[in-house]
Amino acid sequence: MKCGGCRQPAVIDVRRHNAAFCGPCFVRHCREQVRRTIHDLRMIAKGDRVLVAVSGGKDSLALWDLLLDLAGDLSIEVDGLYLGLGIGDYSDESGRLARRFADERGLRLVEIDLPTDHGFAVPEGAKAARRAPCSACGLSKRHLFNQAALDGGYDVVATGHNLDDEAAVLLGNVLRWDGEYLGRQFPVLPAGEGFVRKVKPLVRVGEREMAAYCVIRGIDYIVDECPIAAGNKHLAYKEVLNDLERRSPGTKASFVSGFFDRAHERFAGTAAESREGLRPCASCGSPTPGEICAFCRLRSQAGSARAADASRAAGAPVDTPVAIASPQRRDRAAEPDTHTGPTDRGAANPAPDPIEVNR
Ligand code: Q46
Ligand code: ZN
Repeated sequence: MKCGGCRQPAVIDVRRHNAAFCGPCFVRHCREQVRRTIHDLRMIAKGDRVLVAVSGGKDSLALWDLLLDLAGDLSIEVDGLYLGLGIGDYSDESGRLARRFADERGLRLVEIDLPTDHGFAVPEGAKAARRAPCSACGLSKRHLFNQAALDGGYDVVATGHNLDDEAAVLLGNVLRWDGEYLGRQFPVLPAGEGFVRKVKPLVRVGEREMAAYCVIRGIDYIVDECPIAAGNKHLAYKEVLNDLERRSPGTKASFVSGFFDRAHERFAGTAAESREGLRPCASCGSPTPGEICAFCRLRSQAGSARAADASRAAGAPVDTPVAIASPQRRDRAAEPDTHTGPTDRGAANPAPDPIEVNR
């Protein structure tokens, strides 16, 4: 197998493009895919400050690397944001890898740690709120990514959702004909009152390609899946789609691009309606349809559960009101190395959540 660009031995084939590449040509190919996606969908404008949600996984670290490469041409600033989810060893390791990527390149990594800064870890918050863990996790990510970008004066949050992620989410949304989610599923969501722009520059590149990109570029990433992902419906959707892709290369790309080009518009109104009539959360100021936003409710429920546990342990009556502490955000550029970690398949890929408006 020879590289289609330079005729040197190829290291990877991309069947849906009917092409094979050597290492350097493949890196150029990925950069071109991402550059074109950003340009075609007007994801990022000249002079923008971009915050990349990194989780220590291949997609988000590859995205950070790719955006850094484009930063000169696009005249943009690109920093990282790492959210610690408190998922045991998995979070510790993913945090370590995100920090290492930043340190080795002298990059700025903003860090938020859910347990330290907001008083609960994902598994704990999910249990207290009686939500599925990925629901509590996705909700926290959307809220905190947006808030960190607003606090830091960033114009846009970029996440590492790749073609496989988008195809799996789309399949799930179509199977349920969920109009609101379908309306929100688009690689660029414009800024609005209380919301920064959100973009997904990897929507045209596959998961396998991002893994190959990291290997070729020498990027060390966490290989393990989030332990909570086991049994997640999206993994089952990915398996189905992988099978279809094996039989007919290009299926995922045409499924996703066909939706964006020809069907998304039909659902956009449903999603837009959900953004109307929002008001600031009484606790944190984020836009919400109710009085308290979903994240503050989750934080409060987790706080109550923890206080109740403590009371039980101390033998006291369980009747504890909830204090909503003010969050703190740490900036790694200003404050070195005191953090515990979070996750990839995670931080960069929030699963969709029923509730709230959050985009
Ligand atoms: S949502 Fe769920 Fe991920 Fe959060 S709890 Fe793990 S699997 S990290 S993309
Ligand atoms: Zn709030």
